[in-house]
Amino acid sequence: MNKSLHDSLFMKALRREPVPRTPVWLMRQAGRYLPEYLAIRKKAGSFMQLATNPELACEVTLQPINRFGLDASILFSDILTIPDAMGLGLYFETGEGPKFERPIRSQKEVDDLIIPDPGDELRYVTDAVSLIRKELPENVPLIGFCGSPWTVATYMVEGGSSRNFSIIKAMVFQQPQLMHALLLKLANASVAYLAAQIEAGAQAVMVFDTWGSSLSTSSYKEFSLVYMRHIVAALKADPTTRDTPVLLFTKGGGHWLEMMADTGCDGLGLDWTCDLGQARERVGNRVALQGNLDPGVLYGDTGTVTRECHRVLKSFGNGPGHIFNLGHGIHPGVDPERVTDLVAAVHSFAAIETK
Ligand code: 1CP
Repeated sequence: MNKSLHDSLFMKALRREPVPRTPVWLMRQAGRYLPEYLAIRKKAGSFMQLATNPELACEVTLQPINRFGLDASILFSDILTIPDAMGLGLYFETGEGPKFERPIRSQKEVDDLIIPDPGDELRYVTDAVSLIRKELPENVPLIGFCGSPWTVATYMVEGGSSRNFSIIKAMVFQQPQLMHALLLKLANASVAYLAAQIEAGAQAVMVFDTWGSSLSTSSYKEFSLVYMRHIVAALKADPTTRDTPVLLFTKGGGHWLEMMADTGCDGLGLDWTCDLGQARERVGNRVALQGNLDPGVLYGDTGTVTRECHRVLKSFGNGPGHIFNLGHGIHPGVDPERVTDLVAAVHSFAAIETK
């Protein structure tokens, strides 16, 4: 990694080193709230045609960097690329979110799943990573990512988004061995996929566990956390990926932070239901913390956005190890000007409270 990337605010904060101001990036920073994103998606024809075209994926990845001057970039892709590459037939129906033509329900279906080769079926992702790394300003780190095995499995088993997770919960409680077989395959596929993104040029990786909070504490440990730990341990055991920081994010996982920090990860993403100061007392001497403005604040006016951003920064308090972010992705209806306000508020805070 070159010196300007190594010394970037984001990388320093992830290592819990002092920074002149808190770095900021936003989950779903490239997406439907940006008119320039909608224009490219229209040109591409669909979300998947956009995500599988490295040039276009690169262009949309850079849009929020160019518009807002954010401190980190996230690969434009999706957590469902792995099951798509496994042959489940991912498609999007307008207004309905992701769907799979062939959901996974039986032992035979799990046994038949292949672990995709990131250099083959997922080549479009690593090609996008290399191209984005080449096009990004040289001091802006690129974050690679995947979904947690549990979260990806919810889509594969349910066949799409779900409200009650009834089909996968039936699998958890009727056929736990089958559930584990699927999760282990996904964990191994995720390790290979993240390692390939790191090799192609990502400076950090993040695991998104959006649906871990659908589980009880004991089920979370058994069906989600253990597989995120597997991913972290495998990356930390391999000399080619060992030095790349890993961030874990379980939405709604605020009461599990100690266990998440125990996986050996480098940073934790927090949703807006957690208090950053309390989270820091619990795990902040072990991991960096990323978050956690309520994305709904972006529906407020400039003054509200500024005040709420400063509240989040104050709740973390003085000292290193904070990366400013939202507690979850930006909502599609947000006015991009409020994101400009958010970035300005994070920048101005350093002048108010010297770290
Ligand atoms: O209509 C469109 O243009 C598609 C909307 C969209 C976008 C912009 C989808 C479909 N995926 C993405 C990109 C994406 N997805 C990124 C990269 C861009 C960035 O962050 O700037 C990332 C990191 C994701 C991750 C993702 N996809 C998650 C985990 C994080 C989270 O937001 O909770 C999940 C759960 C998905 C599944 C998915 N893909 C797309 C949608 C609309 C969804 C969510 C569906 C649901 O709520 O169940």
